[in-house]
Amino acid sequence: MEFNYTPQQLMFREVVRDFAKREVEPIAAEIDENSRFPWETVKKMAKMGLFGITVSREFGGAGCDYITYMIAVEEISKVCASTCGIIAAVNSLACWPIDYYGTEEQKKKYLIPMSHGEKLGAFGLTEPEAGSDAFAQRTIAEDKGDHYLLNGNKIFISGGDVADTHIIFAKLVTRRGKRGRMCAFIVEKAFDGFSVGVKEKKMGIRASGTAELVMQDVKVPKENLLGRVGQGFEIAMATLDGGRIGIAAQALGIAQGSLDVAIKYSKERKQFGHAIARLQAIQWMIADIATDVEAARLLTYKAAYLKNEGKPFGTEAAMAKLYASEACERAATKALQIHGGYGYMKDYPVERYFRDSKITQIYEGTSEIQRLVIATNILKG
Ligand code: COS
Repeated sequence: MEFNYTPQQLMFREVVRDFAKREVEPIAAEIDENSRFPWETVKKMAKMGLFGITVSREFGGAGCDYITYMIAVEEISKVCASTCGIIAAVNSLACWPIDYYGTEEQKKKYLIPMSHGEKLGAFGLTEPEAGSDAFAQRTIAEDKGDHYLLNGNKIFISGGDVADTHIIFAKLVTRRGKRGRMCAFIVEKAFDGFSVGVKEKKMGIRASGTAELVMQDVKVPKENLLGRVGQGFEIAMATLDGGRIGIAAQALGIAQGSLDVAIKYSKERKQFGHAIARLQAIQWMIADIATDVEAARLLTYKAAYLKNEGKPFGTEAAMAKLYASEACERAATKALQIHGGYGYMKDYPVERYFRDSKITQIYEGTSEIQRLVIATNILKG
């Protein structure tokens, strides 16, 4: 058993950690407060190759392994979960499905600009009636001979307001008029009939946009079908399997960030004549957070390792996301408690970590869905 990062992974971690400290942390509170999408950081992250981390160099990516990708997510999330969400959505939910299921032409046209960070991507699966029940899609696609015609709307789409390239899931209407097989399509924001609807006002990850996508008679060229007709559900599930490791790493980053600020504050804050870090009540909370963080890290990197090795990893990804997101919420809650009244104020980042932590238990499959996936996989084995 090996628990070491490679020298390259360690070097990469130093570079991203330094970048996060210098460029991301100083504006994290401001972009959260104003719900402002940090375009300036997107440009800098693009230069660093953070948008196509696991994509091969041939298609504009950095050609790194999945563990390296998770290191980037963890390090950026430690200081700003919103900024981390931007790279996680593009890498896991937009680049990966095109990289894995796309044709050579689709990769050249859509993957290269996304990997370069010149264009952003989003994943349009969720609908008002299709949340956890992802198969209950109401968006429909009609085969019109030389193109598909898409109608429907998607909600809660991460990065939906800023993305140029959308992976859209829809059910193909069959000849007999039945809503049939689910398909995935690559849809450009510039296509006629495609528009961004409501932009959500959120409790956390406020600097990364979450929006509704509206499709009214959107003509999608035949060559923009991703994978085969009827392969849409598989593409959605396989994409989410990988995406869930990314959310586990995001949760891990928020939890580590919460631990870091809790340690710092507990050494500075004096009550009863000495630093509160000397109080056992505080020490126990710090010990609990640190243990949770370590367990979350092991599960997250194990899932990433399995994915990298090309081994089955769906169960481990669900376990990593379940544990890391629950640990993240516990960590942020305890870290805020350690800060006392100051933790409830916006003057300290722990208030933001507390708000940001919650989404990790919800998106890319709720904790309840992760339990369902884990139990189903274990029981069928
Ligand atoms: N990878 C590839 N294929 C998969 C898969 C996976 N991880 N999981 C399921 N499939 C395939 C199955 O093999 C099955 O194929 P066949 O019909 O050919 O046998 C098909 O998909 C249906 O699978 P299943 O019966 O398990 O699907 P269910 O409808 O029971 O639901 C859950 C599966 C609930 C797990 C799924 O709907 C889900 O993950 N929901 C949460 C969605 C989500 O995360 N939403 C967040 C949106 S993104 S922010």
